[in-house]
Parts: sequence; C-alpha cells; structure tokens
Amino acid sequence: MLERLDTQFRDSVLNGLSQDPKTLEPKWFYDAEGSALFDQICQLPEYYPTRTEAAILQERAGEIADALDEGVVLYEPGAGSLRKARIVLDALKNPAGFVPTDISATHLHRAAESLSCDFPDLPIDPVGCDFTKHLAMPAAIDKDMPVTLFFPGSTIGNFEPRQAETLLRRFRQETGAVHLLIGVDLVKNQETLVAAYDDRAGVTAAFNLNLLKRINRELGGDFSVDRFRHIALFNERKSRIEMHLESLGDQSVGIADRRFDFVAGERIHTENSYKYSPEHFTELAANTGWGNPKFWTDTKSLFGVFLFTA
Ligand code: AVI
Repeated sequence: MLERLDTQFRDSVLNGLSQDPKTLEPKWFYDAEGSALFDQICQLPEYYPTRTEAAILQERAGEIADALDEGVVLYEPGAGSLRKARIVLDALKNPAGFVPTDISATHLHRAAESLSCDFPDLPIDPVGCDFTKHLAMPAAIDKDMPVTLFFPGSTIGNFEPRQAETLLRRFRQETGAVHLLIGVDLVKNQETLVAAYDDRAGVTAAFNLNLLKRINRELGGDFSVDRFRHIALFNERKSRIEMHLESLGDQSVGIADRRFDFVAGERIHTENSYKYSPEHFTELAANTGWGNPKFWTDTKSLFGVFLFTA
C-alpha cells in the first residue's frame, strides 16, 4: 500500500509540475507533518470553519441523532483527527460501528486508538485509503446496518463542483449509505475568507510549503523552500479560495531525474477551496441523488451543516 502511494505521489507530482500552469494535488498536503500543521490551522483564530462547524454539530447533535436510525454505522472519509466524529458519536443512539478512513494511515490509527478509549464498546475499523479513488467497507462491518456518511470540514470544497458531484455519487454507491451529514463552507466577505487562508502566524504558509519539503524528503527533490512564498486569494468568479506557491526568482528544481524551470513570479496552484450558498450546494447534492435536506448554520451564516437522504 505504502509503495503504491509513493508511486502515486511521484507520478502525480511529476505530472502536475509538467502542466502549464504548474499544479500539485492538495491530497498530498497530508503526510505526518502536514496533518500536524492542519491540526494547528484548525485552532487558528482566523480559521473559523472548524470551530464554527463543531459548535453547529454540538448544538444540533440531538436533532441529527433523532433524524437518523438507531444502530447506524458512521463512515467518515478523510477523517483526520476524529474530533468532530466524537461529537456525533456521543449523540447517536447505539451506533453499530465507526469506519474512519484517511490517506495518512499512521495519523489515523493513532487517532482511532485514542477514540476507542472513550468509546470502548464501539467497533472502530480504520481504513488507510485514498477516498478520491475508492471507499472500501471493512469485512467486520455488518452489511445490514444503515450507513451514515459523515463528511465534515468542508473537504467537499477542495473539489471542483463537477468532481464534487462525482465524489458524492460514488460515496453513495460504494457505501450504500442512506444519509449524508456534510459540512460546507459558505460564501462570505473576502477579508474573512482570505485571512482564514493567510493567517498572521504563518501556519497556513508552512502547511502549503510543506508540500515542497515533502517532495524533497520523499522524492529526493531539491526545492529551495525559502525561494517560494505562500499566496492565498479569493477568485470571486469561481467562488473559491485559491492557494499557490510563488517562485521568488528564476530557478530550476530537480526531482527524480527530471528538471522543472521556474521564472520569477511563476506560481504552482496547490489548492482550491470552494465556497457555496446553501441553495447552490443543495442543488449540487440533488444532482447526485442526495435529497430531502435539513440545514443548520451559525448566527453569522459562516458555515453550513446539511443532512441529506439518499
Ligand atoms: C481540508 N480543507 C477543507 C481545508 C480548507 O479549508 O479548504 C484545507 C485548508 N487549506 C488551507 N487551510 C485549510
């Protein structure tokens, strides 16, 4: 598995840097260092999504649990540190199991072990996998139990709307889920959005630049990381935050027997984070077979939590 991921990482990097403009896929942010940096981002004063979503889930957990069946299996693709799953699991009536998946298997297993201390009777089956490719249901999970997909954090925003539709459709087909509980970041003023992705402490910059460090560590690249800078901007037309890494001068970088030339000011596009209106996201979900929405937000309408039915 690890070897396959290594090969995929190399192929994806070489392919992305051969494009014009150059790109790197955001799923590679999350090695051990990147996952730890992302956990720090979630605590930043500027990064409102995590705490706002957690507060909505906390406040609405009872309503959410009432809308779901008893004995559900909670399935969380790209689960990370499992903090939000705790809130939902606490409220669910007799959950039959929890399946967290993550591309960073080491980080996931550590988080799952700590979760099992607090939920000793809950079967927890972590799966190290790339949800952008496939979702697997562990054999230990009872196939007759209703599955609720839990996809918080506005991770869906990291996909182009077309890809997001494909993903939501595939999630339903591959897990047979009956419900989808999903967190979505909402459109708002640009200052708030840009500050959330360009924080004063520079944690998001370190997170973005860690991609180059990872290429150096794992693929023997020779990026001079301090010769790139982090950029976050709001693309209003596409309703998305974009993150880029900008070359501070003309330079040439070697990776796995290949060379990539950069001119001063040239950017590598590393991430999109789409921001939706509740109406727009409801429409997107409906296109993929998820309907009958329940919707909750905070008092400032910063973030939305939807519960859809298949
Ligand atoms: C994981 N994802 C939803 C985050 C986001 O807000 O798009 C990733 C992130 N990138 C920079 N800060 C956070």
